[in-house]
Amino acid sequence: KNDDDQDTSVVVETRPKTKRPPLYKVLLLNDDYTPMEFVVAVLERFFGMSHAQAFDIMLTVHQKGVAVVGVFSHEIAETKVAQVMDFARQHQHPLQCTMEKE
Ligand code: NFA
Repeated sequence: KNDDDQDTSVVVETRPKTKRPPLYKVLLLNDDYTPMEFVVAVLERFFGMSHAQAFDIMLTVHQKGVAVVGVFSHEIAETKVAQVMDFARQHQHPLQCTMEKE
């Protein structure tokens, strides 16, 4: 017997899903008290910037209120924020560093 009319076929489109981890922006915030040279030192020490690069970003934060200083995985971003906050507290500066999902 031929029961071909009982067959069903469903084509399901699939794509190999290569899930990238979400990225997080690390932000530095301006304040009225943290010395400019300290901010430059932070950007050199924790974000691997040259002195010129660090000075530019520091000025951007000073003038605009906030700037992205790097984009990292969640774990690395958390570490950077903690390092900057610890260093600022150790030197009794009110410098603030935060992270947000990109
Ligand atoms: N606004 C600070 C000052 O005039 C400098 C500063 C820049 C602080 C960037 C925080 C971030 N001393």
